[in-house]
Amino acid sequence: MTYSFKNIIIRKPNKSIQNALSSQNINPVFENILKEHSSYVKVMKDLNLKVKLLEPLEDFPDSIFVEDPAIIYKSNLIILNPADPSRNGEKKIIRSEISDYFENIFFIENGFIEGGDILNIYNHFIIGLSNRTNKFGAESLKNILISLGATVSICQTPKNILHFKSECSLIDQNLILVSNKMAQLKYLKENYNLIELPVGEEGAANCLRINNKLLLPDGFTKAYEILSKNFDIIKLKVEEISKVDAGLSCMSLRW
Ligand code: CIR
Repeated sequence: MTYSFKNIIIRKPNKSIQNALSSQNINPVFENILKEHSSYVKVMKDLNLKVKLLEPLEDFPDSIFVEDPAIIYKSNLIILNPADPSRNGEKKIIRSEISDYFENIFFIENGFIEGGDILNIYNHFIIGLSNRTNKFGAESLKNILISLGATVSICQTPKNILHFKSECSLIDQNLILVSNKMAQLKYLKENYNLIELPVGEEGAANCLRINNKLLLPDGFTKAYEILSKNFDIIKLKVEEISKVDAGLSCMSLRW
């Protein structure tokens, strides 16, 4: 199942995260990031996931967001091609760190694509075009995934959303949690059951279903009210992490 996981790759925070990319131009405080990050790691351990902790990379301010330079599908590792010049070098390093866990490794030959724009639903992938993922990158990944037996749809991420998954997450079989903007996407409406969060609760749409638990960003009372009826929820603080446009999914690679 897409959200049944045994292993997780997480990178320890780097001090240079205070210079990470931020659409709001906010510099996060390293100590606060550390606290949020260590709760994240603890939850993953408590869920019995085998945690592989990578060393911090000071030369790459956004490198704790390991979801962006790679994706995992079955026993395959696909090294992506991050669009922002400050992040592109992450792909080479993560490749050397994690290749051994996988049977096959693939590379994006053309264009740019980041993992935050890739939503995996069983053997299907939705790739969102965004400021970080262009048509060439999406097509390049599509070809690889099709050769591995998957199906792929390419969609447009709504404006002013960093990544496709910044505001949507698969939370159950065929069920996607979406922000109000993502709920307007025809492709999602026509193919999936959607739970739409109220305006103002967009930050909760990047959550993480892991086995029988739903990890939800803390502080979104309406989202909690809607979801707690049907899900066993673990709340995690993302206040500091969200200052650099990040959430729960981007801090790990899971399989
Ligand atoms: C960036 O702009 O690349 C980082 N500050 C945030 C990356 C978030 N990644 C994700 O949602 N997959």
